[in-house]
Amino acid sequence: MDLYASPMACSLAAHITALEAGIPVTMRYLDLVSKRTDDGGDYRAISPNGYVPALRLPDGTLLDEAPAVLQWLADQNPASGLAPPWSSMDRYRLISALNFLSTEVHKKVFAPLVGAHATDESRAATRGLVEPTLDRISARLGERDTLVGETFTVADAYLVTVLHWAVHARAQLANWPNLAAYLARHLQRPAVAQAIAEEKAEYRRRNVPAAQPA
Ligand SMILES: N[C@@H](CCC(=O)N[C@@H](CS)C(=O)NCC(=O)O)C(=O)O
Repeated sequence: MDLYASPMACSLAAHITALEAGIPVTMRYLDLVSKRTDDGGDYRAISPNGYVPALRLPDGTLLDEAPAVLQWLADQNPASGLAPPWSSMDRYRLISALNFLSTEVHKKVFAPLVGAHATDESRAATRGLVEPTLDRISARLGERDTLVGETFTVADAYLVTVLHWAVHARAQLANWPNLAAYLARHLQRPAVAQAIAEEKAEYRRRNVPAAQPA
């Protein structure tokens, strides 16, 4: 299975999830601006939306949109607990958390701030949204160890990714002690540590400019 990704972008959450679930995926990194894959191919011919993550499933289907990719991976290994069972209330809490992170946090705040197409203008327009957004995430998490239920789920894989961007955008996470403690705790998970180590190495190897992790 191929996972189309960019180092330290939102596809990191899918990378973490695949490792957590024990699902072998081949990481296919690409340049988010030129849309070129490493073999020089046109990524838009693979995934017309042109963004990551996208997963090439064993039957050839191409699945994109982070909430769908994350839940598909989680559902391949239900025993992993990465997504609560369908029709449980926690499943709907998970979908709520994923949509919140994807729309209200990722696309609205961090894409214009640290994304591949960020500009001075977009950064200036969104910098002021970081603190109120971290306030909202902090309130949503409370003093719990995980965003949904009692164990690590794909929502946590996504939130770890988002908090990395926040640190990259120079937010002082110490001002949100529950978020700082949450990130430090989850960085100890072997799958999280492995995915981040691999992607940081890939990020450095490609010499991606500092303002392009998302
Ligand atoms: N709606 C998509 C958005 C994904 C997205 O914005 N991915 C970023 C990386 S974090 C990207 O590929 N940006 C490049 C682009 O949009 O051209 C999802 O939730 O998966």
